[in-house]
Amino acid sequence: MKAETLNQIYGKNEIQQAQRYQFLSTKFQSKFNEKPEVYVRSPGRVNLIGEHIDYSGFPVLPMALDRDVVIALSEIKLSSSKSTFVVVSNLLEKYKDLTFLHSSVETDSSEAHGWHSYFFCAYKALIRQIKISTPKSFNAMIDGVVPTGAGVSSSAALCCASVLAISAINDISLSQEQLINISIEAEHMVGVKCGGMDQSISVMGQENSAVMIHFYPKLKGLPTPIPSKIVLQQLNNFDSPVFVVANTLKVSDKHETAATNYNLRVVETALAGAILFKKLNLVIEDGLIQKNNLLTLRQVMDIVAFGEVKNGNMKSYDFEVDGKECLNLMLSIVEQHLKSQPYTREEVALELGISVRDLVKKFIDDQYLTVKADKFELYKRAKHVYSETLRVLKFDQICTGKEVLPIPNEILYALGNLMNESQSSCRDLFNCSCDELDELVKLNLSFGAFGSRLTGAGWGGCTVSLVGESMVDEFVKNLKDSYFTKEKLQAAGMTLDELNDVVFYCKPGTGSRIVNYS
Ligand code: NG1
Ligand code: MG
Repeated sequence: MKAETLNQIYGKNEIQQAQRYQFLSTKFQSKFNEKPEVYVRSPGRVNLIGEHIDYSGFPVLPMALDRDVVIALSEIKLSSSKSTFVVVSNLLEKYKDLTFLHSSVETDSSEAHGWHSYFFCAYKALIRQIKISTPKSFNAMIDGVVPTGAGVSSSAALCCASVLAISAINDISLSQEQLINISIEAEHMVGVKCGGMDQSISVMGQENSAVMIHFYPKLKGLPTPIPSKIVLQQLNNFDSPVFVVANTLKVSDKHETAATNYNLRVVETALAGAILFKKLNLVIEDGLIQKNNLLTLRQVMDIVAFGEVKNGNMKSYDFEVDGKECLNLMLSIVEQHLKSQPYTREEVALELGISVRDLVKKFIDDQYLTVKADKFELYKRAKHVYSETLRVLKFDQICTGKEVLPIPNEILYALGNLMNESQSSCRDLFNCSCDELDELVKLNLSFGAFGSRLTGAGWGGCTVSLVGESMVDEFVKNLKDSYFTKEKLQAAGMTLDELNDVVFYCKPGTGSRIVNYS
């Protein structure tokens, strides 16, 4: 990756960012007695639509934020007899320094969480995938301005920035795909069996555009420009869209709840795929299964679609062209073949024709994944996944003008509706909303948002709302006056000064970069 200037990365915000980099450089020098040699950065994200479908292999539609994690680094020159070591410091004093020996990383099996483990696991994942022949000792200092615990993926921003930092100081050049995959493995090591949305958008973010991220059969990011004022006016839409993030202030600790929330959903969607595969008597086409032998709901759909083409029921199968038709077909298959009540372990094992022991071994006990559940909601989860993917495709097609609406001046209503449907599906089928999210979504809509939904994993964190530019200031003011009272902020350990981290407009920003700044 070639280094880019502040202007190339931050555009109009160059001057403000230069002050921030200068501050980091000064702090770095006073702590480590030398200037940083390398800077890297990686942003947080907001997902516009497509929740909890990345790990089923379906595309999602996030945008990178202009808020990022910056890491400054410099090599520590040692006499060759000394062991290689790393010191990582954070501008925020509440985060204590992390120091470790290169040799300790390979043998480490600790399970600590918090920002330390993100950097440490980034190191661990990197050296697991890429051999560093002569690892360097280095000092690093982190400046993160992505709100934490808020559903805008400060964790992926930190993981991606850390992997990029460690590789850059060791003169290793990573491709975008390597950077993404190593960062995903780092998050898995921290204990969440996430899909790849957050790391992919953090790396592939684009200025002025959301990015449709496809994971299967190959990772790729295609820009989905948010319709501009000019395009909209040509179609008689007299307002343009702004996306506003608002934090419920309910922190969802994914690690603490992984076994009953996030990781359980990963298992439920995999089980739904396995049962559909079995019930439909499908056979695996050559080369379809890539890494492991678990089928995703996407792979099941592809096998069904190829079969339909072979049997002459469908003319062709190309996800981007025939995706909608196939997703509708899968929705009817779900209705027909999965029962709407939850399945017990015994019932799942019976459906799959395996023992409960093998079920646990194959689907539940994973190196990085623990799940606590005796009941599995397969119908609801599968229905969410296929219908949410349909919404992603529609949203993208409206934005890119591939779908022409019957009433062309209702683009913002149409996009907003898709977001509202996504929220209902997350709440009722995927059960990943919560009271605070439901309340805030309601408020957002009452203040005039065209659509509003949770963003990210849910169970707390943020909402994203589509608001008309003409009324966005009033919208934000209303929210600040109603939801974000002084008392509520205080209870969350925040002050009024932090309000702009709690409600803000999103500007799409650039992805991970090595920064040319000295
Ligand atoms: P959060 O918890 O918002 O970072 C998670 C996953 C994503 C995706 C979304 C739900 C991580 C790092 N990311 O996001 O892969 O599955 O939930 O769409 O865990
Ligand atoms: Mg996260």
